[in-house]
Amino acid sequence: MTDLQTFARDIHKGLSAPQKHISSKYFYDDIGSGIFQDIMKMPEYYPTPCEFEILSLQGENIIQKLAFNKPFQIVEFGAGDGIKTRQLLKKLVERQVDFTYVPIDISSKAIEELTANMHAHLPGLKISPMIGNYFSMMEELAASGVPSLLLFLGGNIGNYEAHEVNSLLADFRKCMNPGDYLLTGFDLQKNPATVRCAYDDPKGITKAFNINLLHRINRELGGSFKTNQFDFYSHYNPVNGEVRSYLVSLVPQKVHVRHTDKCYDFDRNELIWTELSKKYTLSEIEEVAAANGFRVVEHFQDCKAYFTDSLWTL
Ligand code: AVJ
Repeated sequence: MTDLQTFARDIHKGLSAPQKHISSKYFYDDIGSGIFQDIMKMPEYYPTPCEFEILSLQGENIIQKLAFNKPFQIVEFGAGDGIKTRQLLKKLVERQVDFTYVPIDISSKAIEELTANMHAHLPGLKISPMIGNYFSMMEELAASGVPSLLLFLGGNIGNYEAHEVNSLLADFRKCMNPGDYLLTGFDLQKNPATVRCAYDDPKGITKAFNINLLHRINRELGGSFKTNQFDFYSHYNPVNGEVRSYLVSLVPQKVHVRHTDKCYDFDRNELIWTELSKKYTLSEIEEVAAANGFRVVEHFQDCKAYFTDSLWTL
């Protein structure tokens, strides 16, 4: 199946379900990745500066925990612009450690920019980028047998429901050998108002990020969404740490998708669920690690304890 066919099938499944939904993985076409760059620059969006701080100030400490005895690779899933990761890589390049950086991202534009940036800032870095979704790359990586540090940063794991977290971690395990490491970014539970503001910004950038899903369906699948007839709603539940985001149909309406020749009816105020962004406690993280056969090496947190990059090993 081509990526377009998979997209068409997933959209059809999601829009014909009793509770309509679109997977947040579809946010990241080239335009959506661009809007996400804008989100990361918003003063309300704390995860980016927090993780930047962790990788800048604690990069040395993270590196010291790695016990590789031959050249290794650092494989980054969902690399994005790589600016945060660069803080960690810089430390290794400065120490003339022998390693290769393997960034993987679904946006070819993001990978091109990242590669150019890395070359400009870290000329000594060995980099072999891959464009595509993580899972098609995993088998290749497993077969290589090169000692690995896997990076899954930015709090992307927050987008996964509990059962999906387990299968994702099982996939990571499959491409790891004993002695390999996984460094995962988890957004931590904190003052609920702080979380709320990060996902419901006053300028409507997060709204544009969500509305782009509808534009994307229009562009790629010949959808007939009138995007001004949808609003955005986001809700944080501090009891379970879940931010859930939605598009809201402002009027009763029908939408046609040419690619699949399907029609979808929306009631007034009907929701399309677009994203889960789960905030964790440290003890939940420990439980998730243990339940999936990982040993926690250390949690590296920013000074406000808003975010953690958690280092695990097999
Ligand atoms: C890229 C998944 C970490 O959940 O915080 C930002 C995406 N969504 N604002 C997050 C996002 C709304 C982001 N992650």
